[in-house]
Amino acid sequence: MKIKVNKKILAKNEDFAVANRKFFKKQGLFCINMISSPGSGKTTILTETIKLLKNKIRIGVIEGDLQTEIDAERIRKTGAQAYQIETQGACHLNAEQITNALSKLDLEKLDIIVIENVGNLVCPADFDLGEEKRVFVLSTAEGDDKCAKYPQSFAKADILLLNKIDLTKYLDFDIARVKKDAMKLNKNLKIFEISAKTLEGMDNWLNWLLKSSKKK
Ligand SMILES: Nc1nc2c(ncn2[C@@H]2O[C@H](COP(=O)(O)OP(=O)(O)OP(=O)(O)O)[C@@H](O)[C@H]2O)c(=O)[nH]1
Ligand SMILES: [Mg+2]
Repeated sequence: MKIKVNKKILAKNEDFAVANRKFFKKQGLFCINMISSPGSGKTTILTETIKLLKNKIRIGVIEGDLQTEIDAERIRKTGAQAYQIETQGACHLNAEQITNALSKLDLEKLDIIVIENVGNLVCPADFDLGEEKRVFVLSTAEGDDKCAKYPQSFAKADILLLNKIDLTKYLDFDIARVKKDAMKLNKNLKIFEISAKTLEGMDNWLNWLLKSSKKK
């Protein structure tokens, strides 16, 4: 019974995801879905990315959290548009929520839409939101065994941002192990090592984002 209900939920989600993807294509918008556990640095990566690219590309953000407008406010402080979805307990965003959120943004003034998903390593992986690329963030403070424990998130991503590399000197985080394990799960994965705090390695990520969004 439970399987049937899940299938129904995922089928309904897929209808909205397909419509969102078509809409992004028609509007010439590049959409990415950013997934990670809580606190890996998603919002910090976004605020720094927006500031560093402010004269090159216009980024708008749809934020997902169980509660509060904290992250949308952090994005708005950079001058960028942001709309906050409060899921009131749900551990992931769904494609219908994205359809509704799109009407809250001035899309004519945007080139890229980033969806910051609810902080969770499991549930968001199953829900296609209609994005063109999926970006998974793993921070060094979380440990280097996450590929083995949460393979789905790595397998379904296009980009892996290994964030907080400034902290590796204080931690037992084996970057080579994570890269090797992640590539075993997903041979097409592109991996960028970054620090959203010191901005080390951010250029590679920014270049990828600019180049990918301009292919539209
Ligand atoms: N040292 C270090 N700290 C970082 C880095 N990136 C983010 N942080 C810190 O990590 C904490 C969490 O960052 P957020 O950007 O709020 O993380 P998040 O993934 O958006 O969190 P949720 O939205 O709650 O899931 C903050 O205290 C940031 O300042 C980094 O590269 N290095
Ligand atoms: Mg956040």
